[in-house]
Amino acid sequence: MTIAASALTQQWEVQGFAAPLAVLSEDEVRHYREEFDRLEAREGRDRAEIKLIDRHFDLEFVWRLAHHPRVLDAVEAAIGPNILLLASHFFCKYPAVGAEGRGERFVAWHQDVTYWGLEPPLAVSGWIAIDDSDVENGCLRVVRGSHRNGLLSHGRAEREGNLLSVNQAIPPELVDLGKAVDVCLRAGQMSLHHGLLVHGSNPNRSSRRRCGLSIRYIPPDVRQVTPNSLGSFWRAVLVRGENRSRHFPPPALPPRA
Ligand SMILES: O=C(O)CCC(=O)C(=O)O
Repeated sequence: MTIAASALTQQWEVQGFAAPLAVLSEDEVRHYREEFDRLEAREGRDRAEIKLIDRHFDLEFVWRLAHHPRVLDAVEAAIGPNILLLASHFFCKYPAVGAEGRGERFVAWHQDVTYWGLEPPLAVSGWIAIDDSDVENGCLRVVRGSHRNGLLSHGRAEREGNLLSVNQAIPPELVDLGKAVDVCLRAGQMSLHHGLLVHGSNPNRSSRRRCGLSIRYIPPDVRQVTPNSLGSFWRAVLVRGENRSRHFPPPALPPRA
């Protein structure tokens, strides 16, 4: 990790995010990017953009990323030693313009836990850069310290192209743009963000792909009290420490070597 665990914990508590965290070696970056390239070629760009959800259940490379010791060390510094893997989700933004341009796709300002049905509404996301992610290609943007303002009301985005599941968006008057920060990451680095942190991202105005894998974790005392925005219940997996609360039945997992 580029940040010591104690500094990470402090940054997490005060700012609601921590970055950049070096989690993958150069060899791993190459390997995981090749794996994603193959997945994208198999499933097509329409799915690769935003529909690759919870593929840790069937794809070994996603499973490995979600269990990567450096990823879990960072998550532990944020939420403690007992960690459940809640979900995983690729966010792959393609260039907005050009021969294969897909238009101005963006992620509206939102808080993750709003539609997740969790009680307490606590989660952490590790966003691992599969490609370099910068201002030009629409890196993640966060509003510093906004996780301390509780749950904000969400409306619907008026602009076309919001990649979020139910087109949710926090109204502009509730977003303190003066505290917005671009989270630029090199491939293989990760950022962590709190489930209550206001965040989003701009369209990809470069000629480069911007792919990241967002992996969601919770501590075991969090339970799910209502279905999430996709109308389903999470299948949480213990990835470190112990789960004394047992709020989530252990999901069936494919056999692994
Ligand atoms: O990748 C993005 O642009 C947005 C990601 C996001 O909203 C998340 O990981 O919670």
